[in-house]
Amino acid sequence: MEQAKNKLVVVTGAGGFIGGHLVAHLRAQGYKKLRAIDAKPLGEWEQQFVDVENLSLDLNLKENCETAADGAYEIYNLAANMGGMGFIEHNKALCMLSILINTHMLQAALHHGVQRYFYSSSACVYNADRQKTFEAPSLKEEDAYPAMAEDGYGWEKLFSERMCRHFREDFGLTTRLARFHNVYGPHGTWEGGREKAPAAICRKVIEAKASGRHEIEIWGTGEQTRSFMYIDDCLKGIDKIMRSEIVDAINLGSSEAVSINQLVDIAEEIAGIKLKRSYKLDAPKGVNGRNSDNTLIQNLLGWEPNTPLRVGLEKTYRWIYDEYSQKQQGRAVSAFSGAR
Ligand code: GDC
Repeated sequence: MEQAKNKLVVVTGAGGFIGGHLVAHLRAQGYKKLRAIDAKPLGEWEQQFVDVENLSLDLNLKENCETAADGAYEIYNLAANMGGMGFIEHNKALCMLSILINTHMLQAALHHGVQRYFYSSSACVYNADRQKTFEAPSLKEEDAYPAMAEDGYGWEKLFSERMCRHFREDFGLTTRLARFHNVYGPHGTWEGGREKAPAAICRKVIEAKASGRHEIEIWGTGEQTRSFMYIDDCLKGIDKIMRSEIVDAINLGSSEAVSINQLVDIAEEIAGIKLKRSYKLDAPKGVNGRNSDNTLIQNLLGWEPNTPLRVGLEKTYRWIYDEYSQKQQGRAVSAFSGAR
């Protein structure tokens, strides 16, 4: 690790939520040569740092992956087309196409002699048959097989995991794989269609409070269960897994399962409000229940993500509240100047 701090380390997907936090985290740890890459134009990144080499490149294209990996000592590949249920249910082809990013990045990593390669997989790789109950089934790593992953997004992740494994076995590339379970926190998408449940629920509560219409629409019956991992735990886990000798895909998620109704309870409590709930039963729901079984990560690393949902959600709520308020102020100013 100390060695890596003075060598070129590349983060892809750096304009997004987790990638942006990862660049900030590596900087704070004393990494001196960082290259941050994202398909989004530079002005649209969630976080950006002047002492980092920032590149706007579409990593679907092989030649751009070659540029990305040139001179790199380590790569964290977080670039992908992704989002919450509302996005992945309606964009299966786009999600599957992220296979191009990981495939070209692996080839480029090998070509440029990269020492270590991190791939962010997802809880969406797990077999759907094991996630039919609402009692939050705890998913162990072996539950990905026999394979019946989330249509589109999950299959791409599972295939990419295997691609990493075969590059390691056949070509000797050192790869590390973590299966993220629904990550949330400040700088996560909170509007526009790609937001996941924690941010979406916070936004809806904030909107209800601001408008005085004390109502909230929840997708599904609200009985669906999930565990949500706060971003700080995700960063800690990436570090630990990257530095470990764990070669197979491992869960990186919280084991604090809640129903979506309980998630709404917590957001309401933070906001100091009670809302009338309505349930949109034909909205995208995904699996009925999902939790992270952390036996393996506890055994191998003696640690698991442990930020209580109440604590992480409060920080997320405050951040979304500020973003929402700024946006409303911007709207008010432009309406005022338009009226003159
Ligand atoms: O979007 P998500 O957080 O993704 O949804 C969790 C549950 O919350 C779903 O059952 C959804 O129907 C419900 N829900 C209720 N209201 C709302 O307003 C809302 N917005 C959203 N988005 N959901 C609502 C995710 C993937 C990610 C990633 C993680 C890995 O699936 O979308 O890309 O891979 O899984 O764990 P979720 O947890 O189904």
